[in-house]
Amino acid sequence: LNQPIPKKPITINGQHLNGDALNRTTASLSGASTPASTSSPGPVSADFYFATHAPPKFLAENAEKIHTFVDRHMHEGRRVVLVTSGGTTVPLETQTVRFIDNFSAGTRGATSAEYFLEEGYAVIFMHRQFSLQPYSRHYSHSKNCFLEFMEADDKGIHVMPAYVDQMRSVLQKYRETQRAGTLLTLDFVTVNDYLFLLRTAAQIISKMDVNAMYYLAAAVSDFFIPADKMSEHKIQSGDGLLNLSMDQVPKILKPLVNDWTPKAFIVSFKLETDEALLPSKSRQALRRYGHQIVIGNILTTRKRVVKLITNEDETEIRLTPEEDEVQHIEIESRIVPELIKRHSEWIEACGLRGECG
Ligand code: PAZ
Repeated sequence: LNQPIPKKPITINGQHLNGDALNRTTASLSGASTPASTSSPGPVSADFYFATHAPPKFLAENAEKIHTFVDRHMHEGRRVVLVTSGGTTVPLETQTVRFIDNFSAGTRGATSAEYFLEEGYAVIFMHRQFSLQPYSRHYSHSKNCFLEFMEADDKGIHVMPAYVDQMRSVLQKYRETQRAGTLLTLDFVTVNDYLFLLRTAAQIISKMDVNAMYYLAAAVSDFFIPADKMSEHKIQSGDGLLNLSMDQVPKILKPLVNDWTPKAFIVSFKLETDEALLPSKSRQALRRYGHQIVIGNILTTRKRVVKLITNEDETEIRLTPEEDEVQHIEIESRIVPELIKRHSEWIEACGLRGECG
């Protein structure tokens, strides 16, 4: 890895990229060369991945938190949902200067977590570090920064009158969640953090025999650079271009469903940009992994249309233009109650079959 590297054109997945295209991709690269990776033809197995990659430092600490949280809420009779949210990164160097990222700000996950909390669920919110979070999402990030809602006068700093009612309502829910201790937030950055954390959480929750729901809304990288093929140090730039070759991330829904947490109610999301592909890709995921629900969504319409797909049926949830643009209804306020209804039916049915946790 530390050998001088021959200069090569910058290509990602076989696509030649000029400077402009590079800026448009989420790869944070400069003209540089990186060690060529000999890609395997398909994804490696999850077992192989976990055997050949180091767990993140915070894993044991998070495992303890998950155990304590689930144990408490199970004894208090609450249902548990694990929500994943935001995008994972793919580092290009071990001492990471550059990484590949994706668009997800974590809106779906953070918004849904709030609705689950309102419905009495205990929520493990597994999110990308610094992405949107339940409650604070209303006042964070570039749009609606909290300072926009404040004013100062001789007496101090106040919330502007126009925003008091909305902020009071958010604040009350936030305080109530804190008081009840029903929200556990755990963060990840890289796809490696995500994979280890999800596996650990699932194995712990599964052992505790709770009929948990998994709501997998995170945008997880499909490609990565394996640890043994990654440059230790910052990739040096030169006159030449960067040729980047990546392996496929293991498909972890299969072991999640079959091995780590076989009794769970699992909802995965499928994002596409081409409408023609969404139904077949969603159905393919259901068939391949054998879980309960796939929610299909298209990048440009994801905030107003989703499709809940099961082996038995297909249900579209769609906001009207009035609901979306005038009433500002959040589609998650329709998705979450529908899933809770199905979670209840599933628990009832598995109770009848004697298969519940
Ligand atoms: O974070 P966000 O609200 O902007 O986007 C949500 C989403 C599109 C990432 C989510 O709804 C989703 O589809 N997640 C799965 C993505 C995938 O197919 O990997």
